[in-house]
This record gives sequence, C-alpha cells and structure tokens, in this order.
Amino acid sequence: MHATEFDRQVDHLFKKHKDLIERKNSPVDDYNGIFTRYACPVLTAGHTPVFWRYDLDPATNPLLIQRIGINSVFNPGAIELDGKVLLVTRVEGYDRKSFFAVAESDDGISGFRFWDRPVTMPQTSDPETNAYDMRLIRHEDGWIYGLFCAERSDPAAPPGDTVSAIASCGISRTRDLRIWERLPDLKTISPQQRNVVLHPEFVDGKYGLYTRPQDSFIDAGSGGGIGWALTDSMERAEITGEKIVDGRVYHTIKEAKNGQGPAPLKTEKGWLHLAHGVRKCASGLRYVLYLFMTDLKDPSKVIHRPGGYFLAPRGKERTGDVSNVLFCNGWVMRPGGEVLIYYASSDTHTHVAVSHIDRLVDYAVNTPEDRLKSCSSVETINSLIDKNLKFIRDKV
Ligand code: M1P
Repeated sequence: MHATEFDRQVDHLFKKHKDLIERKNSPVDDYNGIFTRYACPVLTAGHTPVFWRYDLDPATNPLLIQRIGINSVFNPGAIELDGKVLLVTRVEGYDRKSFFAVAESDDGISGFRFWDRPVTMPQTSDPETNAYDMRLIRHEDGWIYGLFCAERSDPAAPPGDTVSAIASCGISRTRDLRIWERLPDLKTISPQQRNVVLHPEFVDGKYGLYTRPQDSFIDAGSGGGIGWALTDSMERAEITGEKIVDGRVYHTIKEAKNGQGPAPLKTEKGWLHLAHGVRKCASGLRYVLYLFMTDLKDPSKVIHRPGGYFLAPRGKERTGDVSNVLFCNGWVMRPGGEVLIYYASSDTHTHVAVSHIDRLVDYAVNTPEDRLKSCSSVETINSLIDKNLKFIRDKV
C-alpha cells in the first residue's frame, strides 16, 4: 500500500471510531411508564480502540491488515465512580476468549470510551480458560468486588470431548478498577456455579452470596434457581449449602433456568433485584429479564414477585451470536434515583434502558403475580377491566 494511501486509511479508521463514540444516543418513543430504551447500543465491537486491532506501523503492517479481531462487547458489570459511569465489559475476541475491559461515560447513555488497555486479571494457581460476566459490587467493607464466571475444561470429560466445561465463581477486588487483586475461587459443594453475586451489605456479620448451582455447564439440572448462602470471608470464600430464593417454575419465563443479574438495589421497601429467566422453545433458549424484591432484613426472603418479564429482546436485539437473549449483570442508581440498566442483546451488543427507582419499585410491588394458569391470567385481566370500566363510568 502506498504511504499516502496507508495514512489516509488510518485516518479513516480513527475518524469512523471517533464518530461512533461521539454519536448522541436518543430515547425511543415507546411509553410504558416503566423504563425508556435508547436507540443505539452504548457499546459494540466497533467501540474498541483502533490500536487494539491494527498494527499501525507501515514497516510491520504495510497492507494495514486488521491483526486482532474483536467479536462482541456485552454483559457488563456497572458502577458509578468519581462521577463517571464505568462498565467492566465482557469483550470477546475472534478467538472466542472473553476478557474484561473498562469503558467510561459522563452521563451513562452516550460517549462510552474504552480505557487504553483491557483489565489484566491476576490468575489463581489454576488459570481459567475463559472469564466473563463480571458483577461489580461496592461492599460495605470498603472494597469493590468483581465476581465473574471462571471457566475451565472438564477434567472428567471422556476422551474426545473437547466441549465439556466447568463453570465456577472467580473473585477479585479493587479500589479503582485499575489494580485488581485476585482471591481464590468460591468453594462450593455444587458441581458448577455461574451468576454468583455478592450482596452489598453484611448479613449477620457475614458476606451474603446469590448463587446459581448447576449440575452441568448449560443445564441447571437439580440446581433449583437463584440460591443464597453466607460465607465468613471473601478471602477464602466457601459455602457449604444453599437455600433457593427464587426457583424455576413450570411454564413461566424461568422454567429452564434463571440467575441473579447485578447486585440488588436498596430501597425503603426492600431489596430490588434484576434477574434473567430462561425458557425452552423450538428455536432454542429464550432469555428475558425480570424483577423481584426481597426483605430488607432478610435478603433471601422474596416479598414481591411481579409476573412475567420486565424486558425482552425485540427488533435488532433478537439477533446476534446467541439469538433471542437479553442478559443484564450491571445497573447503576444515580443520585436522585435515576437507574441506568445495562443489558446485552444476543451476546453481541450492550444497550441502556433508563428508569427511576420509584418506577421500578412501583412496578415490582404492583404488577400482578403470575398465577400460573391461563384461566387465572384471564381473571387478572378481567379484574383490571372491571376496575377501569367502573372508573370510566363514575367519571362521566
Ligand atoms: O448465552 C446466554 C447466556 O448464557 C449464560 O447464562 P446462564 O448461565 O444463565 O445460562 C452465560 O454464558 C451468559 O454469559 C450468556 O449471556
């Protein structure tokens, strides 16, 4: 490639990247009173810096070929730090390895920009093959914890099985998202764990963990849903049993499996939780997001269970590397009560939906529960219709 053509193409790459990062996001006009989606994904593979992907030296890359491919940016943990919204994203390369990278924005809706380097996560004595889906928790002990899935091949897999894997909970902590301390993985009697989340406050002087026990890598099996357990320490985190807080239920949005999303938000009426529920269908698995609330004193006791999904894939969100999936492991409550919900579509892009804590609590407290039968759903709708028709009649 001629030197001027090389420089022109480099300029073009940087300009396209700048335009993408500086693109203003706008709310989608689709009122439901609960949340507002935003039109553009906040992070995509294209948001990763050009200098992560290209060797910019014409001497070593005279044809200006992309050397490292980034496939997707999704499932971020989220936190507000020093007035900025920071996402610790799952970045997946063309080589299928996921790693963590921090992106920051002033308003949490537009202008997300990656820090210059991905996170260098220290390893335990048994390094994982893949690391993903970090939950960021600002704990009352003063640390910011990053809990994530650490995946390794299954040592018990029969010869020739190059697919079976073991998921466990990796644990790290930091003060600034720049320097990370790695702690030993969670010790648990369940064969596998994914979607493990730390409760932000001590409970009975211990650390509380939401878990998701599972028998195999994909299927929850006898692992009944979102679990709860206490551990004395995060430096040697160990649980010897789990209580199921929110189980799987036949013919619901969480019939196949479910998992805690980010750490719950504390409200006057209880802890507000966001989770994902998975059901089986002809096209595979469908992942949607739902809310529930637990008791302030006992975060393992569900007190409100709004029926159905809160957010489900739609339009372009429906397609991607793993289609028909919404997943969320990060949200931020800003001063004033605005809640920024970071969700990923189909294991490919990262989006934001904006709400307010009062709206989310109202939704959680007042949405009718799933009464588990078609005839009950009709009764629930009819009681709203009766109330509304009376209200309309009384008004005239
Ligand atoms: O592909 C959908 C999701 O599948 C897994 O979630 P879960 O353990 O609940 O099934 C995770 O691999 C997650 O990252 C992924 O988005």
